[in-house]
Formats: sequence, C-alpha cells, structure tokens
Amino acid sequence: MKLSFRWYGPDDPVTLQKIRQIPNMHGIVSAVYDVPVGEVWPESSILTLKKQIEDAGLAFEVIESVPVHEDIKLGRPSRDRYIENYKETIRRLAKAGIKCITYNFMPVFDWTRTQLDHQLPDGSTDLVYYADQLAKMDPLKGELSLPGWDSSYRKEDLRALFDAYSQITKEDLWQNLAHFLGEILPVAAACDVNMAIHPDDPPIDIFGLPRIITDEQNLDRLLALSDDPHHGLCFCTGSLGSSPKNDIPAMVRKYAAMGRIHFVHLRNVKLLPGGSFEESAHFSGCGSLDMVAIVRALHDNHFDGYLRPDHGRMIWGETGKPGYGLYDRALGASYITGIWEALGA
Ligand code: DNO
Repeated sequence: MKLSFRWYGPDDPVTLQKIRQIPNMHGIVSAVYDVPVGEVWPESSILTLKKQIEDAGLAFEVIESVPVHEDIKLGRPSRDRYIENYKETIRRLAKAGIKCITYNFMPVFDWTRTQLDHQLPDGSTDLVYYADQLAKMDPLKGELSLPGWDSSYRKEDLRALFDAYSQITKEDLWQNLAHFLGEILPVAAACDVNMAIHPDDPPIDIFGLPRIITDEQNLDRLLALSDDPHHGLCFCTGSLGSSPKNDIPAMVRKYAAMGRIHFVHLRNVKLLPGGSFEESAHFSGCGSLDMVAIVRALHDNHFDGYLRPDHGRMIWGETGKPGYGLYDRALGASYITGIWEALGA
C-alpha cells in the first residue's frame, strides 16, 4: 500500500511540506488544472508539477484526474479528436513517471453533495447528501455551484448538455465508454500506466442524468470490457458505500484478488434512511463502513497500489476546500497506517 494525499497545486493552503510530515506518506495525487477539458496537457506543466512535488521529497506517480470530455461520453463525432488528445496526455504523463491515471465517466457533474458545511454535534462540519435537499435543487436554474461541478459551463451550455443526455440511454453510455477504453487502453498498456476509473458519486442517477459505474454488477461489466490488467478501478469506498446494496469489504476483496484495484479512496459514510448520507470521520465507529474489514481485504491480497484518505471533515477551526482540509485527512491517513501495521508485514 502506497499512502498518498491529494494536493491541488501551489495555491492549495495545505502545503507539500505539511503533507510530507504525515507519517508513512509516500506520494502526491494531483493534476494540471489550467488546461480546458479535452486539450492535451503541456509537457512543461507536467514537469513543473513533478518538480514541485519531488523537490518536497514526495513521489509523483498518480494523477487525479484526466477528465473525459463530454463529447466522448456522448459519443459525438468530435470525440475522435478528444480521444487522440487523451492518448497523447497519457503518453506525456507516462514519460514523466506517472503510473496511475484516475478518470470518471459521470455525465456533466462529478461528485454531488447537497450541503458542504453540515454541523456535527462535536462542532466539526462535514459534507452531506440529503435526498430531500437534492429534490429541491435544479442546476439549470439559479447559480448553484458545488466543488464537484465544472463551474465554467454557461447556463445555455448546461441546458444543451442536458438535452443531449436526454437523447441517449444507459446502453449508449456503456457503448461510448467501451469505445473510449478500446482506444486508450492499448496506449496505456504500451506506456505501462494503470487506468483507474472512479465510481459514480453517489452511485445513482442525478438530475435525470444516467450513471453506470454504480455497483458490483456494473463493475463486473466494466472490467469485462477488457482483460488488460491496466484497466482497473479507483475503488472509492465512500462513493460505492453510499448505496446500502454494495457490500464494500466483499467487493474490495474480490477486485483486489483480481489485481484490478489500482487506487483506493478510503472514506467512511453514515447511511441514513431514504438514500441520504453524511460523510464521517474515517474511524469505523463514526460511520456505516467497517474500515478494518476493508483494509484487511486489501492487506490479505497484498495490495501494493496507491491509497489515499478521502474527504475529511473540517475540524479545529480549519477553513479551505470542502472535504480537502489537512487535519481530518491526516488523522485518516494515520488511522489507515495504524490498521495496516496492526495487520502485520
Ligand atoms: C471527489 C473526488 C472526485 C474524483 C473524480 C475522479 O472528491 O473523489 O472528484 O477525483 O471523480 O475522476
């Protein structure tokens, strides 16, 4: 297990120097953020990022994410150009030493929560998803903005995208994903880079947009699209675990045994009735997931991929990027290291 930490670049209030001081920290998970989705990442930006991270004494081996252009997900003719760009970005990242690239195939919106500063009884705040709050949200009206959303869309663009998605079925989305993978996996294999798809978060249709990377059956279908071991998962326990039908330790055990988990996001969630959930501290006692059982499933399978603590609460008065403060994620990192060590060498 290679313990890693997400870092948003030089403007991130959580500095590399602070991250480095977390015991057992191996490396940084980051991305080039100033390139429009679909364009090739400049080599100079990749190398600058690499230098910043390596100069701080940390490894730079994981990208989260190279985003997939909506035209690829929609299967539009213009996808060919974006797929070629994607391949070139993979090649450039591999050349810079990257071993694992995270991506997702969620239409329009990435992760979705309904409140980012929900107050817990101990005075900390967390991110929550309340089904009744979601029912009142309409991304096509008003100025809604959440961290997982691309805020560069103008309202008209967003409406056009929703219209385009209303014309395609989940089967179409599967076909478009299969086409994309058929194109990029040979490149990833040739460069020896693992591709790690992040599940849909939460794993249900949102605002009528189709979502397919949601449960065990669909993960089986996804992995069956290619036997190439470079085709794998970014197994996010909090995303998949927000659906009570997903047995997370069993799924981790199965996919780790297959060698298809390349990256793990470890987060705990507290499930509430009606499909709602609250993100919680990593400790099992705070949420609905058995974190020891999850880490044990990885450990039993000699997991040697990347793992990072996922969203944390805001504690000790910290302010910053929702879910991505230092303190609670650092507690999560140490908790995970403790479980791993206790399980033995
Ligand atoms: C949320 C993250 C996601 C993830 C992407 C991967 O905090 O886990 O935004 O980076 O879905 O493509």
